Amino acid sequence: MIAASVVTAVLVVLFITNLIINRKKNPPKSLPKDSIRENLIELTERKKLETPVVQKSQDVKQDALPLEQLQEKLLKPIVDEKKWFDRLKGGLRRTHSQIVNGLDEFFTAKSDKVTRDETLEHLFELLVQADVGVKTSDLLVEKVKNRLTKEDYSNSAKFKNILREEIFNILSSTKVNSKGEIEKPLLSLSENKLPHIVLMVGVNGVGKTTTTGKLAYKAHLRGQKVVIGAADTFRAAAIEQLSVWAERSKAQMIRLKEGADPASVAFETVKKATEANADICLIDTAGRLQNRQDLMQELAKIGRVVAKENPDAPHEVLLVLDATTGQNALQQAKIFRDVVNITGLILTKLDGTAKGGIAIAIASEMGLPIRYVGVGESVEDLELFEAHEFVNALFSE
Ligand SMILES: Nc1nc2c(ncn2[C@@H]2O[C@H](COP(=O)(O)OP(=O)(O)OP(=O)(O)O)[C@@H](O)[C@H]2O)c(=O)[nH]1
Ligand SMILES: [Mg+2]
Repeated sequence: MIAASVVTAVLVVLFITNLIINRKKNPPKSLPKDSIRENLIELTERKKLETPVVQKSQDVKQDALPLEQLQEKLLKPIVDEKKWFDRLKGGLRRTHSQIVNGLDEFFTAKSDKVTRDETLEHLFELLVQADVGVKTSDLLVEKVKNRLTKEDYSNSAKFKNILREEIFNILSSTKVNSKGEIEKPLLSLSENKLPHIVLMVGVNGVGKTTTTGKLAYKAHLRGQKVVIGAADTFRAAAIEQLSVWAERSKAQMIRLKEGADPASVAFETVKKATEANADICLIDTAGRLQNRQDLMQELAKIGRVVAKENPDAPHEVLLVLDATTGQNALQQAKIFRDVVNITGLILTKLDGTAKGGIAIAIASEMGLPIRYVGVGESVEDLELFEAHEFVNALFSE
């Protein structure tokens, strides 16, 4: 009996030792978690915006990420209990801290000797630091000043409330169309103008492809039929990245080989979307080419070619801007506006930046509506921009 037990124990030890040796010789095929993480960090680092408008071509060609890593990155579970407002509030935390907590601290420390002008000067500094920009900060300070009595300067709640109302006025002013209606693009589509053709533009790394994917997926959830065009033919990785989203959104994706003419892709996409009776046609474009001029010429050409297939198109040109680039985003908007007829903006990466004030600067200085805001990488982190929601989230404790 004892001998049998000893033999069994020896056999078990031998079996385990053999397993360990074999595993060392043939490590598992999938990457350990740490490597995936490092790869994703590296991908994000590589994509960081390094110059205001375009990157030099020689250092931007990237190898496609293995599909399983793309899947891991993009296809996070979409079911999340956390409500959008909480997400937006979380995303705006640092901007809140900059403006609202900054004011609270000032009012707490303030002595009776602090003058009205000093209080307004402090507000101006906080706004500029949150990337509201000098021009719009000046405008806001002036508006607040006009609405406050001398006594109000010791009432921090009233002060903040008026600031909040003035920020709301700026943000909401661009959302009303010529008929006085609040626009809901991509949600209420005009039947006689289908497919609704949307061109996604912006510099490299701002989130065009991710946002195209998120919009496609959201449209799919609403029951809309989507066709996607992979007009960033500059990198194979870009096409692969988009195909993951297309698959998920049950959307047909039009792709040509790497290096193909992006305008041809756009043309084919509009043609296919029309033939297929699609509701929405989303065209993702490249963010970087050899130089800014090439990029702008290409976008202009895409616009012309798309209009050949459908004279009303593109119905929407959405400029994607990365909030973390602050005032730089405003410069980008000005450059793109000169080349294509921008109809709306998408402000991504509001999470993790104290520069969320750029939303106010853009609305004020560009007069363009912010259509969507992004506060993270997964699909539930992108939502329609609503001015009241934004100020509530910004000022909420
Ligand atoms: N934190 C955060 N990350 C985001 C957001 N939107 C996009 N990203 C990330 O930003 C990175 C760049 O996004 P892409 O969609 O590839 O950007 P792109 O504009 O298509 O870049 P190019 O194709 O190089 O021009 C990715 O890692 C995205 O996951 C957001 O709202 N918040
Ligand atoms: Mg892209």
